[in-house]
Amino acid sequence: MSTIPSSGPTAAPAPLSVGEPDAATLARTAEQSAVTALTTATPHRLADVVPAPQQVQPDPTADWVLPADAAIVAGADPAALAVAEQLAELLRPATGYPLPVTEAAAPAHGIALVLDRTAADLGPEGYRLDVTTTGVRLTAGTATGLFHGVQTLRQLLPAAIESPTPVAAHWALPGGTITDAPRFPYRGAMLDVARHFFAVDDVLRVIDHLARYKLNHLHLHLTDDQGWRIAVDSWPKLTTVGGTTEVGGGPGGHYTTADYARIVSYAATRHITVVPEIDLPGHTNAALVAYPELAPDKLAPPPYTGTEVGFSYVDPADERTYDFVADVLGEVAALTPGPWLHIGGDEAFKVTGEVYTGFVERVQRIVADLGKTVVGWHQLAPAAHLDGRVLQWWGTNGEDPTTAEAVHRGARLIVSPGNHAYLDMKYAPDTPIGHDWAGLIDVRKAYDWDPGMHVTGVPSTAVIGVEAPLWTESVTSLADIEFLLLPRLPAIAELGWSPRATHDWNGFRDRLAGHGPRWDAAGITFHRAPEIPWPSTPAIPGQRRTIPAGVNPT
Ligand code: TNX
Repeated sequence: MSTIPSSGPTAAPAPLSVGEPDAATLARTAEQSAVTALTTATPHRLADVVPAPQQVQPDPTADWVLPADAAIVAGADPAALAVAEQLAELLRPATGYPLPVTEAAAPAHGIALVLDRTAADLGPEGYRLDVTTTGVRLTAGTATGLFHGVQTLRQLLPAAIESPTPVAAHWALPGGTITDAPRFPYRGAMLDVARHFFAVDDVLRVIDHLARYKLNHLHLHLTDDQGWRIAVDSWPKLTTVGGTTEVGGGPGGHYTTADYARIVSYAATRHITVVPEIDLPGHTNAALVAYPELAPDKLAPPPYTGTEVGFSYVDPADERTYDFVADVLGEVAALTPGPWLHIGGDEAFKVTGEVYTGFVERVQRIVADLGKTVVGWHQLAPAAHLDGRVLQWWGTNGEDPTTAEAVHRGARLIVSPGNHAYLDMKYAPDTPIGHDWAGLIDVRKAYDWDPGMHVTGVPSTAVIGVEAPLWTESVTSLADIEFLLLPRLPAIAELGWSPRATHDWNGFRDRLAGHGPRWDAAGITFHRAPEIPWPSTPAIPGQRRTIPAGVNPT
């Protein structure tokens, strides 16, 4: 080999002997082998979806590759066009393809979204996804069904589809048909924005995480001892005074009505309903700091930035308290398009017996008079029944005769078992944030229970669904939120969506593993739970994991 020695840093690159590739060729080869690595990867299996679909019929002869000139066709219905545009926005960054959205009747070669309002068999949230050698056809009776189908389609593409920048890849989809609909109508997560305040953008990002896994409710815990987070025009000091604190002494914050409207409408475009919670009669220290007239002794307590519970309450014996409740719930109801108003009711340790049930009964009535459906923690159970009321059960032992009895009087249930669904519980003893009062919750613990059978004496027909609450006493950043949410949120989502017959830990674990590279590609923090066989190869060749600030992922 004859080469001319280089003579220092400014020298031209040494010419290579004949037969040896130059730098450009090397780069091209590297790029091609990266592409080849992706192109030779077989498409995902059609069943590799979380939550597991109701019915999957693979057709290995019908795999399809998204071409660069594909269009997304959605007919003329604006609701279908809106979902088609969302799909295009999901696929454009990684593919770099233009993916125009059109109203044409049928695509020559592409993705068709068919909103067939007569397709009643698919239900209000179901969809059918057909992948054939000529393209994709997604059918639903509602825009919500189409939106859920889009989430499935997204998961069937290679993980690199989550990249925010173009990746050279072969965008293959596995052939066959998925027919899908949820087991429960209510599938949710709760974010406590009271213990620590989170900016609107953080909440929007949490909404995106819910949408990926077909959750359809975001419960916002808006008020607590440490802070009041929603503006109420008729009681302005709730936020100007009560909103300025949080656990640990930070600045707190609150949502203006415009902020809240932004959250609600962003959620709506992701087919998610916001459930606002005003926690009463306890968990009200921040309100009492702002308005001492509501306190039983009419004295302002000091602002609270610790993490104890159960010490504060609004005065149930004063009519002014009910004016306050009616004003607050009235304004929140007016800002909230969804049907629910959550009135808390938990841990009011100093309001007991008939005083407690009397208070709850009056507040339940206020909610009903506002045209909303009342939801409350299961401590509401002993109060009189009111049509439609929903209890959110957060116990750790399914033997709960008081709740079962309330169900027999007509209450429906959302199940959030503290020892399975509480996302603020630690994964393991060394988890850097979170609690352990309800036990440790690893991914298997989050997955291995049945919402339909959990509370003794409560028939599955009384269970409207499942919710995973995230309390934030120890949670201070978006990275912390994501670390506790993922990968447990998909486990809870699967319990809410998938037919019980698909329940299988080994299968779930393997399907879930494929989401690690997706979250990495999208820059989402998650806990690399040791019981999940995360793939060692990244979705995007050469991509390195980002280590988030605030948490120490294992
Ligand atoms: C209990 S669960 C609470 C919350 C705490 C949580 C901490 C429930 C209805 N109340 O006030 O934040 O434990 O895990």
